[in-house]
Amino acid sequence: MDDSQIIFTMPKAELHAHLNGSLSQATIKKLMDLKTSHQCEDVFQLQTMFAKLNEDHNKTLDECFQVFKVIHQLTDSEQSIYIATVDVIKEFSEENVLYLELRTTPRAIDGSFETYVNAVIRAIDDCRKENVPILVKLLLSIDRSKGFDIAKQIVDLTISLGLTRSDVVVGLDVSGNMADSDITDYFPLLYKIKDAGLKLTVHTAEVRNDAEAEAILRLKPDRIGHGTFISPSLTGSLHLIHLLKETNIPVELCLTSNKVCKTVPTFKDHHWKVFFDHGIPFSICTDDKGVFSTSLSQEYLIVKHTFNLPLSLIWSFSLKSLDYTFTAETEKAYLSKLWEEWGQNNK
Ligand code: 6MZ
Repeated sequence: MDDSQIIFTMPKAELHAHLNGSLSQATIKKLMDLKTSHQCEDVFQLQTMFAKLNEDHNKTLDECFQVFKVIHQLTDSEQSIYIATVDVIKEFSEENVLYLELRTTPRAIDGSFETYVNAVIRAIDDCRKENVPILVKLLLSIDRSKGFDIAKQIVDLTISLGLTRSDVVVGLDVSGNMADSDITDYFPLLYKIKDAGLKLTVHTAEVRNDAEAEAILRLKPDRIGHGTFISPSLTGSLHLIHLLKETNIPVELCLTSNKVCKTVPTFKDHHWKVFFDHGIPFSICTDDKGVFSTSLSQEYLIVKHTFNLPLSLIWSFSLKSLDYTFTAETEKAYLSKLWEEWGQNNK
């Protein structure tokens, strides 16, 4: 077996996957057909938009946020959200992702955020009933460009589901376009999440804003996403990396996403290397496997080939990422056994 086949079979944990960014072409086609069957008027316009998107793979971060707006038009009903979630779970499972922390930003369906989230949870429950071999947890996301009032409703919903569906809903993610907002406006809400005993991950320093990155690190979320401009290789300063090291917050690293969005120039320049050398805990993730045409296996392969690493180290990264999951210790222990079993036979 070559590296790509071995990494494909290796058990993996995905900790940073946005539902709507993870839709494959097959799912997009299915959802487009659903619109056609419902005789939606906007379907031709959507087809043209998707054809255009597929022509251009090199998007800036701002352009990606435009792509999400288009995709959101396809997942605008209970049925489409359910289909999207089932497909994403099954596709991750097919590449031997045994643990998936999916995140999604609830949008009002018939005026209700709950309807959206219930469709996602129903899909997760049904995959479990069908014995799809993957443990799935859910983070609700707040889109920081959408303002405090919407974020508050999502935080309240997260807290309530964290009580009634603690087997699925484990915490909150803060994402969306950094350019449009001041993160500290949301801090009272983020403290509420922490006080409720739920987990918190925050997109941090995906674009450069040192003051904001410092404020987030001092808030001490359970994980951060990207952390790109914490790297001294990009900022020329050691201040933030020292703070990250001190706080020991694990970082979700998404190599293809950062390269496509041009926040890092090449894979070789990716801050994975700097973080690894500084002993920062990290997990390799996809971010938006659909939008960036990648997979978790592909992301591990990129790390292996770019930095010329042995397979045993790649496997240890995958195993270590279990420590940073937001699931219960008993489930982590169960998953570790599966990883160890594979490791004994393969690495
Ligand atoms: C920041 C991102 C993102 O929530 O509708 N999202 N936020 N940086 C990124 N890097 C590329 N990728 C995705 O999935 C899509 C939403 O996730 C966030 C954005 O808010 C986007 O609208 P959901 O399932």
